[in-house]
Amino acid sequence: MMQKFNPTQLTAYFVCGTQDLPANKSLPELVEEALKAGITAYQFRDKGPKSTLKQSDRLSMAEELHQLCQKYDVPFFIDDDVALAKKVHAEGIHVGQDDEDIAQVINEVAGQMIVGYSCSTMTEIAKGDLIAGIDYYGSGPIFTTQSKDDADPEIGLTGLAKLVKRTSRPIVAIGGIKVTDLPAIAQTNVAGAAVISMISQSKDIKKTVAAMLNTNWQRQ
Ligand code: TZP
Ligand code: MG
Repeated sequence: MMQKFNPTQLTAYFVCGTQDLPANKSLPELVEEALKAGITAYQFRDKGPKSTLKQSDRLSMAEELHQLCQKYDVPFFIDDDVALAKKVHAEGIHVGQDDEDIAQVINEVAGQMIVGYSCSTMTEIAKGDLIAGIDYYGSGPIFTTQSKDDADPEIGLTGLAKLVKRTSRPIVAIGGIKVTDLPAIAQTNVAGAAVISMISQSKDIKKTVAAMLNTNWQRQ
């Protein structure tokens, strides 16, 4: 299905894989809880030594999570894996600087998916802006994060604000974001926040997601 992208979908963007789970929940349970609370996008990002997902279960897990997202009418993104995204007809694909070449990905998905691209420096944004077909940038880490072992240095709120000013494309901020940071993040005119632990470790997911939804996102 042709996907229509709207930057409001970046308001409360939950990113999560089995490596991010608290002890008492399965990934589908946690994702459904977040969907019920009102997240506006979900990204299946399952990777690294702490992932507990068997390679043979990856497709069925992606299908199950996609179905859950469809039930709540929320776009389902896959991190990095274009083949899997195409197989399950995901609404979107998110690509990092070290993943498959972005121009190649855009070619492969041929306008059928929302395309997100990680850009966290002025140079990356400048290069990205020359490529047609990117819908949004994911920029960060804003702050120190416990959820990504190979995270780049933090760009901070000042770095984030500079990136937003440099591009007309929507940016979603990621990395180390806590509920109390949301107003300051929104002040930079990003379209929203993408979070792992703020939701996966939350003791009250409804309240956490409500804080994201009720933030005064200014948008550029
Ligand atoms: N990319 C940059 S930071 C990060 C990713 C995937 C991890 C974000 O996780 P958290 O728990 O919200 O800091
Ligand atoms: Mg990646």
